[in-house]
Amino acid sequence: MTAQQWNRRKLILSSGLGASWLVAGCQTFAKNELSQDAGPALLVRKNWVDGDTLFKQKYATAVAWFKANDKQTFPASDPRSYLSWKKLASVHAQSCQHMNSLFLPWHRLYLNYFENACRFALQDPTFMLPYWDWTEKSSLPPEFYDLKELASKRNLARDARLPDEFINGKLLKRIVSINDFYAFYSGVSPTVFAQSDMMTSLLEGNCHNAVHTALGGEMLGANAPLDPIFWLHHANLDRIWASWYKLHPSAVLPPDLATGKGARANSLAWLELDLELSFNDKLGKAGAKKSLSKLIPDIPASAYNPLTKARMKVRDLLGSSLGYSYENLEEGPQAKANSGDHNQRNERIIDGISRVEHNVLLSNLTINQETAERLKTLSDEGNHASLLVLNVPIIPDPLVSNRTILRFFAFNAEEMTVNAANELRSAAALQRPDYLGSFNFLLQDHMHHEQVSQGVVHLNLDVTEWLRSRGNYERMTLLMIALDTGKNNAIVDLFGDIETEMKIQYSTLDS
Ligand SMILES: [Cu+2]
Repeated sequence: MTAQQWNRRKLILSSGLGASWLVAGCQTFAKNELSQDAGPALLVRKNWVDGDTLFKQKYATAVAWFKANDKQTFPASDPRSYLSWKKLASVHAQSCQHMNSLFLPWHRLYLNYFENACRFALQDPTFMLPYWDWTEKSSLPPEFYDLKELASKRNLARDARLPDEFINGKLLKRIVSINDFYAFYSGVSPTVFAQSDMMTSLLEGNCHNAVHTALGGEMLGANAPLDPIFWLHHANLDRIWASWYKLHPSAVLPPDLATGKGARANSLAWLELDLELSFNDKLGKAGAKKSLSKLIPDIPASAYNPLTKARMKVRDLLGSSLGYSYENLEEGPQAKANSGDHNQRNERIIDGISRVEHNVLLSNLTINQETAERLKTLSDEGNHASLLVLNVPIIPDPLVSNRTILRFFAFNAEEMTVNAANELRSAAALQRPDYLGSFNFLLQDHMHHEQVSQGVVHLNLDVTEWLRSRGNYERMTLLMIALDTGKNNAIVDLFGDIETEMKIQYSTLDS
């Protein structure tokens, strides 16, 4: 949108129906309006469980306001009619980003818009979106069952815990310790880089997906934001991003894919990407996609927060650009300061031959003396290593797919027997020193678009700690098993004709 169009739109809004509520908002809250002097640090998103009744009631009231608006509180010609619960949810179905480096920025744009919509609904410029810290309290807060505004159809019983395999403090530490752009951000952006390299990170493939699948109901599909917990779940992911961003100043921009160097070309292209919120009237299923930024560009937010837009560049969403922070950030090892440029993608890759035996994927990797020593030095210097698992097939049947999990192990041996693989199905297997990590599928419909059309996903598992402690392998077997949690963790026949491969790649911080 050009500046001229922008101004015209504003003019229409302030001379038409939009004017009354805009003015009303300004008059009522002129004194309380978020002042620049107050400084961004004062806007703090708080943990739901620490909030008092009033704090929780505010959120419930906002949700009720949007839901009432589904029944056309306002005529379709009134911009306020776009702030309905269903239309806001359909924005996710229409324009969400997953499995690439826009996953976190896009959801931040979305949350920011929603937070300001809540401020408008409540006529309260001080409202801040709460977050649900599931590692601290991994059952759903009781209010999401007790308050009718916050209830939703779900599979997770009251007081039941989220699956510990995907939600735990140790995993979270590991996630915020990742000092590589691609490993943290779920791959590159297919819209910037010629090499369309979608990847699912530990954060997305564990915490994000597992909360969606464990809750079930609305949270499974593309219209997941219909469940009021969606916004608190994503606020927590956003909080983890904020924590990571602070800890890894040298990894916050993408290094160049082609050269592996910290080239600025890619970084700039990524920063300049436009992210957009779109919706349609039919909850994302059919009907024309409409850009929210054209219909309701910065309203109702303008009265409450000048930084709210339905269309923003990645650069304007990074760090504390939006002017809020979190009550509590995760702590982790501070990345080693380097000469100031971005981290590099190292070309050194340890590759192995993968094969499938009895539905278990095996990959033999050889680490010779030289590589072993280099690996040890690299990890001692604080560099990062990833296990890349490419072309993991998505099970077409959503019922089975939602129950299927993947587990990864590494052995100092040439092969695994089927019997040994069976031992890896128990919960105790997660305590083994050769356990590398897990992955949780999420309904294809949730990703909704072109991204999963190939029927496969690629995974990026951080294995830095593991290599550091066990870097003296000469030969090892990487192993992947797929388990059906609905059938007593039976091994799933996942592979068929698909050629899946596993390899280890590491990136360095040296300049
Ligand atoms: Cu999500």
